[in-house]
Amino acid sequence: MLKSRFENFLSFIENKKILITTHNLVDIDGLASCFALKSFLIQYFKNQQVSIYFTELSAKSKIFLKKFSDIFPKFDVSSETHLDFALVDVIIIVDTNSLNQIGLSNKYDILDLKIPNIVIDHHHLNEKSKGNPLNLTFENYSSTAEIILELFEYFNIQLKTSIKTLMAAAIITDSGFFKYANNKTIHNINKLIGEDVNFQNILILLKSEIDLSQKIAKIKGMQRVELIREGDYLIAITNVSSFGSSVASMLLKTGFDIAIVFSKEINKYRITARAKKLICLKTGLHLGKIFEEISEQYNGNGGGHDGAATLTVDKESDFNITQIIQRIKDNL
Ligand SMILES: [Mn+2]
Repeated sequence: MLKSRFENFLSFIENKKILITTHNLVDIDGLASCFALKSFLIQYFKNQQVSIYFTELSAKSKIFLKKFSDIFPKFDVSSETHLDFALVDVIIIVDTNSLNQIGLSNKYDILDLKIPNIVIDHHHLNEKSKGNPLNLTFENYSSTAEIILELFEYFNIQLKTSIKTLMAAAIITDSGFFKYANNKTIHNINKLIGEDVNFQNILILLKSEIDLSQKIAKIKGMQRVELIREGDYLIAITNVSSFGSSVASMLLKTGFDIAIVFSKEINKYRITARAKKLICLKTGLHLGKIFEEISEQYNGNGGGHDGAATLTVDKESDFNITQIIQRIKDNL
Protein backbone atom coordinates (compact mmCIF):
# COMPACT_ATOMS: atom_id res chain seq x y z
CA MET A 1 0.00 0.00 0.00
CA LEU A 2 2.75 2.41 1.04
CA LYS A 3 4.88 1.34 -1.90
CA SER A 4 2.10 1.98 -4.40
CA ARG A 5 1.55 5.45 -2.90
CA PHE A 6 5.26 6.18 -3.27
CA GLU A 7 5.21 4.88 -6.85
CA ASN A 8 2.15 6.95 -7.79
CA PHE A 9 3.79 10.02 -6.33
CA LEU A 10 7.01 9.47 -8.26
CA SER A 11 5.34 8.67 -11.56
CA PHE A 12 3.29 11.87 -11.30
CA ILE A 13 6.32 14.09 -10.78
CA GLU A 14 8.61 12.35 -13.23
CA ASN A 15 9.94 14.68 -15.93
CA LYS A 16 8.32 17.66 -14.24
CA LYS A 17 10.09 20.73 -12.95
CA ILE A 18 9.78 20.48 -9.20
CA LEU A 19 9.73 23.16 -6.54
CA ILE A 20 10.00 22.01 -2.92
CA THR A 21 8.87 24.31 -0.15
CA THR A 22 7.75 24.19 3.47
CA HIS A 23 6.03 26.24 6.19
CA ASN A 24 7.20 29.73 7.04
CA LEU A 25 9.82 30.18 9.80
CA VAL A 26 11.26 26.88 8.63
CA ASP A 27 12.12 24.53 11.49
CA ILE A 28 14.79 21.85 11.35
CA ASP A 29 12.39 19.14 10.17
CA GLY A 30 11.16 21.37 7.34
CA LEU A 31 14.71 22.28 6.41
CA ALA A 32 16.00 18.69 6.53
CA SER A 33 12.98 17.36 4.64
CA CYS A 34 13.47 19.83 1.77
CA PHE A 35 17.16 19.01 1.36
CA ALA A 36 16.65 15.26 1.82
CA LEU A 37 13.79 15.14 -0.68
CA LYS A 38 15.84 17.06 -3.23
CA SER A 39 18.76 14.66 -2.74
CA PHE A 40 16.44 11.67 -3.17
CA LEU A 41 14.79 13.01 -6.33
CA ILE A 42 18.07 13.93 -7.97
CA GLN A 43 19.49 10.47 -7.31
CA TYR A 44 16.29 8.62 -8.23
CA PHE A 45 15.48 10.42 -11.46
CA LYS A 46 19.06 11.22 -12.50
CA ASN A 47 17.94 14.10 -14.72
CA GLN A 48 15.37 16.01 -12.77
CA GLN A 49 15.14 19.72 -12.19
CA VAL A 50 14.53 20.31 -8.49
CA SER A 51 14.66 23.61 -6.64
CA ILE A 52 13.90 24.65 -3.07
CA TYR A 53 12.17 27.80 -1.82
CA PHE A 54 12.23 28.99 1.81
CA THR A 55 10.45 32.11 3.00
CA GLU A 56 12.36 32.57 6.22
CA LEU A 57 14.26 30.16 8.43
CA SER A 58 13.57 30.14 12.17
CA ALA A 59 16.34 31.56 14.36
CA LYS A 60 17.25 28.03 15.45
CA SER A 61 17.40 26.74 11.89
CA LYS A 62 19.71 29.58 10.86
CA ILE A 63 22.19 28.70 13.63
CA PHE A 64 21.89 25.00 12.84
CA LEU A 65 22.45 25.51 9.11
CA LYS A 66 25.55 27.58 9.73
CA LYS A 67 27.09 24.93 11.97
CA PHE A 68 26.04 22.21 9.51
CA SER A 69 27.74 24.05 6.63
CA ASP A 70 30.97 24.23 8.65
CA ILE A 71 30.97 20.42 8.88
CA PHE A 72 29.77 19.79 5.30
CA PRO A 73 31.22 22.74 3.34
CA LYS A 74 30.48 21.06 0.00
CA PHE A 75 26.80 20.55 0.75
CA ASP A 76 24.64 22.85 -1.36
CA VAL A 77 22.43 24.76 1.09
CA SER A 78 21.29 27.27 -1.50
CA SER A 79 17.64 27.92 -2.25
CA GLU A 80 15.70 30.08 -4.68
CA THR A 81 15.43 33.77 -3.91
CA HIS A 82 13.35 34.64 -6.92
CA LEU A 83 10.60 32.42 -8.27
CA ASP A 84 9.50 32.08 -11.83
CA PHE A 85 6.39 29.94 -11.77
CA ALA A 86 6.52 29.50 -15.52
CA LEU A 87 9.43 27.18 -14.71
CA VAL A 88 7.53 25.14 -12.12
CA ASP A 89 5.30 22.15 -13.01
CA VAL A 90 4.59 20.85 -9.52
CA ILE A 91 5.04 22.17 -5.99
CA ILE A 92 5.87 19.70 -3.22
CA ILE A 93 5.02 21.05 0.22
CA VAL A 94 6.72 19.32 3.13
CA ASP A 95 6.06 19.41 6.88
CA THR A 96 2.80 21.32 6.76
CA ASN A 97 -0.68 20.45 5.59
CA SER A 98 -1.95 23.98 5.35
CA LEU A 99 -1.34 26.04 2.25
CA ASN A 100 -1.81 29.12 4.43
CA GLN A 101 1.29 28.26 6.40
CA ILE A 102 3.65 28.16 3.50
CA GLY A 103 5.50 31.37 2.93
CA LEU A 104 4.74 31.29 -0.77
CA SER A 105 1.13 32.15 -0.09
CA ASN A 106 2.07 35.54 1.35
CA LYS A 107 3.63 36.62 -1.89
CA TYR A 108 1.73 34.61 -4.47
CA ASP A 109 -1.78 33.27 -4.54
CA ILE A 110 -0.85 29.62 -4.65
CA LEU A 111 -4.35 28.46 -5.56
CA ASP A 112 -4.45 30.95 -8.40
CA LEU A 113 -1.24 29.60 -9.83
CA LYS A 114 -3.03 26.43 -10.96
CA ILE A 115 0.17 24.48 -10.38
CA PRO A 116 -0.56 21.08 -8.80
CA ASN A 117 0.75 20.63 -5.29
CA ILE A 118 1.53 17.52 -3.28
CA VAL A 119 1.87 17.47 0.50
CA ILE A 120 4.33 15.30 2.43
CA ASP A 121 3.58 15.70 6.12
CA HIS A 122 3.12 14.16 9.55
CA HIS A 123 0.73 16.66 11.17
CA HIS A 124 -2.90 16.03 11.95
CA LEU A 125 -4.74 15.91 8.65
CA ASN A 126 -7.26 18.56 7.91
CA GLU A 127 -10.10 17.83 5.52
CA LYS A 128 -8.56 19.86 2.71
CA SER A 129 -5.36 17.82 2.58
CA LYS A 130 -7.24 14.52 2.51
CA GLY A 131 -8.40 15.39 -0.99
CA ASN A 132 -5.30 14.67 -3.03
CA PRO A 133 -4.53 10.93 -3.28
CA LEU A 134 -0.94 11.76 -4.23
CA ASN A 135 -0.29 13.35 -0.83
CA LEU A 136 2.06 11.39 1.41
CA THR A 137 0.57 12.29 4.77
CA PHE A 138 1.02 9.97 7.72
CA GLU A 139 0.22 11.03 11.26
CA ASN A 140 2.08 8.17 12.95
CA TYR A 141 5.53 9.60 12.14
CA SER A 142 7.28 11.93 14.58
CA SER A 143 8.87 13.89 11.74
CA THR A 144 8.46 14.47 8.01
CA ALA A 145 12.11 13.49 7.55
CA GLU A 146 11.16 9.91 8.44
CA ILE A 147 8.63 9.71 5.61
CA ILE A 148 11.40 10.79 3.24
CA LEU A 149 13.77 8.27 4.85
CA GLU A 150 11.27 5.58 3.83
CA LEU A 151 11.43 6.79 0.24
CA PHE A 152 15.20 6.29 0.30
CA GLU A 153 14.74 2.81 1.75
CA TYR A 154 11.99 1.60 -0.57
CA PHE A 155 13.90 2.57 -3.67
CA ASN A 156 17.31 1.64 -2.32
CA ILE A 157 18.80 5.09 -2.76
CA GLN A 158 22.06 5.77 -0.99
CA LEU A 159 21.94 8.15 1.98
CA LYS A 160 24.89 10.51 2.15
CA THR A 161 26.38 11.30 5.57
CA SER A 162 25.18 14.90 5.25
CA ILE A 163 21.59 13.80 4.59
CA LYS A 164 21.68 11.28 7.44
CA THR A 165 22.89 14.06 9.74
CA LEU A 166 20.07 16.38 8.64
CA MET A 167 17.44 13.69 9.07
CA ALA A 168 18.72 12.65 12.49
CA ALA A 169 18.64 16.29 13.62
CA ALA A 170 15.05 16.57 12.33
CA ILE A 171 13.94 13.45 14.19
CA ILE A 172 15.59 14.56 17.42
CA THR A 173 14.04 18.04 17.38
CA ASP A 174 10.57 17.07 16.14
CA SER A 175 10.28 14.26 18.70
CA GLY A 176 11.22 16.74 21.44
CA PHE A 177 14.51 14.92 22.02
CA PHE A 178 12.50 11.62 21.98
CA LYS A 179 9.93 12.74 24.52
CA TYR A 180 7.19 12.35 21.88
CA ALA A 181 8.88 9.47 20.11
CA ASN A 182 7.25 6.15 19.32
CA ASN A 183 9.00 2.82 18.60
CA LYS A 184 9.29 3.68 14.94
CA THR A 185 11.13 6.92 15.81
CA ILE A 186 13.77 4.96 17.71
CA HIS A 187 14.12 2.41 14.88
CA ASN A 188 14.56 5.24 12.41
CA ILE A 189 17.22 7.11 14.38
CA ASN A 190 19.04 3.80 14.72
CA LYS A 191 19.16 3.52 10.92
CA LEU A 192 20.77 6.95 10.63
CA ILE A 193 23.43 6.94 13.31
CA GLY A 194 26.58 4.90 12.91
CA GLU A 195 30.27 5.29 12.22
CA ASP A 196 29.77 8.37 10.07
CA VAL A 197 26.98 9.97 12.11
CA ASN A 198 27.71 10.40 15.79
CA PHE A 199 24.71 11.02 18.04
CA GLN A 200 26.52 13.39 20.43
CA ASN A 201 27.81 15.44 17.49
CA ILE A 202 24.24 16.01 16.36
CA LEU A 203 23.30 17.23 19.82
CA ILE A 204 26.18 19.72 19.57
CA LEU A 205 24.87 20.84 16.16
CA LEU A 206 21.48 21.45 17.74
CA LYS A 207 22.76 23.50 20.66
CA SER A 208 21.98 27.16 20.33
CA GLU A 209 22.45 29.92 22.84
CA ILE A 210 19.13 31.35 23.92
CA ASP A 211 19.07 35.00 23.05
CA LEU A 212 18.14 37.75 25.46
CA SER A 213 14.69 38.46 24.01
CA GLN A 214 13.72 34.82 24.40
CA LYS A 215 14.89 34.79 28.02
CA ILE A 216 12.81 37.90 28.72
CA ALA A 217 9.75 36.35 27.02
CA LYS A 218 10.10 33.28 29.23
CA ILE A 219 10.42 35.34 32.40
CA LYS A 220 7.43 37.55 31.48
CA GLY A 221 5.44 34.48 30.51
CA MET A 222 6.11 33.05 33.94
CA GLN A 223 5.27 36.30 35.76
CA ARG A 224 1.90 36.60 34.02
CA VAL A 225 0.84 32.99 34.36
CA GLU A 226 -2.60 32.18 35.68
CA LEU A 227 -3.17 28.73 37.20
CA ILE A 228 -6.41 26.89 36.53
CA ARG A 229 -6.94 23.64 38.38
CA GLU A 230 -9.26 21.06 36.84
CA GLY A 231 -9.35 18.00 39.09
CA ASP A 232 -5.76 16.85 39.33
CA TYR A 233 -4.74 18.70 36.18
CA LEU A 234 -2.95 22.05 36.20
CA ILE A 235 -3.56 24.35 33.26
CA ALA A 236 -1.47 27.48 32.63
CA ILE A 237 -2.60 30.56 30.75
CA THR A 238 -0.25 33.38 29.98
CA ASN A 239 0.57 35.94 27.32
CA VAL A 240 3.75 37.09 25.60
CA SER A 241 4.37 38.97 22.38
CA SER A 242 6.73 36.35 20.91
CA PHE A 243 8.40 32.98 21.62
CA GLY A 244 5.00 31.48 22.48
CA SER A 245 6.11 27.89 21.89
CA SER A 246 9.24 28.21 24.08
CA VAL A 247 7.11 29.75 26.83
CA ALA A 248 4.54 26.94 26.57
CA SER A 249 7.25 24.24 26.71
CA MET A 250 8.83 25.95 29.70
CA LEU A 251 5.49 25.94 31.55
CA LEU A 252 5.19 22.18 31.08
CA LYS A 253 8.70 21.72 32.45
CA THR A 254 7.73 23.84 35.44
CA GLY A 255 4.93 21.44 36.34
CA PHE A 256 1.84 22.45 34.40
CA ASP A 257 0.06 19.67 32.49
CA ILE A 258 -1.29 21.96 29.80
CA ALA A 259 -0.05 25.41 28.79
CA ILE A 260 -1.87 28.00 26.68
CA VAL A 261 0.05 31.05 25.50
CA PHE A 262 -1.73 33.99 23.98
CA SER A 263 0.07 36.47 21.70
CA LYS A 264 -1.28 39.63 20.08
CA GLU A 265 0.19 40.18 16.63
CA ILE A 266 -0.36 43.01 14.15
CA ASN A 267 -3.81 41.99 13.00
CA LYS A 268 -4.30 38.59 14.55
CA TYR A 269 -4.18 36.61 17.75
CA ARG A 270 -1.86 33.62 17.98
CA ILE A 271 -2.49 30.92 20.54
CA THR A 272 0.13 28.27 21.18
CA ALA A 273 -0.68 25.29 23.36
CA ARG A 274 1.25 22.34 24.74
CA ALA A 275 0.08 19.35 26.75
CA LYS A 276 1.99 16.51 28.34
CA LYS A 277 2.03 13.42 26.15
CA LEU A 278 0.89 11.17 28.96
CA ILE A 279 -2.23 13.27 29.50
CA CYS A 280 -3.07 13.16 25.79
CA LEU A 281 -2.74 9.37 25.81
CA LYS A 282 -4.75 9.01 29.02
CA THR A 283 -7.59 11.37 28.19
CA GLY A 284 -7.65 11.44 24.40
CA LEU A 285 -7.01 15.20 24.47
CA HIS A 286 -5.94 16.35 20.99
CA LEU A 287 -5.00 20.03 20.90
CA GLY A 288 -4.51 19.94 17.11
CA LYS A 289 -8.09 18.77 16.54
CA ILE A 290 -9.53 21.32 18.99
CA PHE A 291 -7.63 24.18 17.34
CA GLU A 292 -8.61 23.02 13.89
CA GLU A 293 -12.29 23.04 14.85
CA ILE A 294 -12.07 26.44 16.51
CA SER A 295 -10.19 27.83 13.51
CA GLU A 296 -13.03 26.78 11.21
CA GLN A 297 -15.51 28.56 13.45
CA TYR A 298 -13.57 31.84 13.24
CA ASN A 299 -12.21 31.43 9.74
CA GLY A 300 -8.72 31.26 11.25
CA ASN A 301 -5.92 28.83 10.87
CA GLY A 302 -5.20 26.08 13.34
CA GLY A 303 -3.97 22.56 13.88
CA GLY A 304 -1.04 20.47 15.01
CA HIS A 305 -0.46 17.37 17.08
CA ASP A 306 -2.21 16.01 20.16
CA GLY A 307 0.28 17.66 22.52
CA ALA A 308 1.33 20.69 20.48
CA ALA A 309 -0.83 23.02 18.43
CA THR A 310 -1.14 26.58 17.15
CA LEU A 311 -4.15 28.69 16.28
CA THR A 312 -4.31 32.08 14.61
CA VAL A 313 -7.52 34.10 14.40
CA ASP A 314 -8.28 37.53 13.07
CA LYS A 315 -8.29 40.29 15.71
CA GLU A 316 -11.63 41.49 14.38
CA SER A 317 -13.35 38.20 15.19
CA ASP A 318 -15.21 37.72 18.46
CA PHE A 319 -12.85 34.94 19.48
CA ASN A 320 -12.49 34.39 23.20
CA ILE A 321 -9.79 32.35 24.93
CA THR A 322 -12.28 30.90 27.43
CA GLN A 323 -13.62 28.75 24.63
CA ILE A 324 -10.28 26.94 24.35
CA ILE A 325 -10.10 26.42 28.10
CA GLN A 326 -13.62 25.00 28.10
CA ARG A 327 -12.87 22.63 25.22
CA ILE A 328 -9.74 21.40 27.00
CA LYS A 329 -11.61 20.96 30.29
CA ASP A 330 -14.32 18.96 28.49
CA ASN A 331 -11.63 16.56 27.33
CA LEU A 332 -10.09 15.96 30.73
MN1 LIG B 1 7.76 18.31 11.43
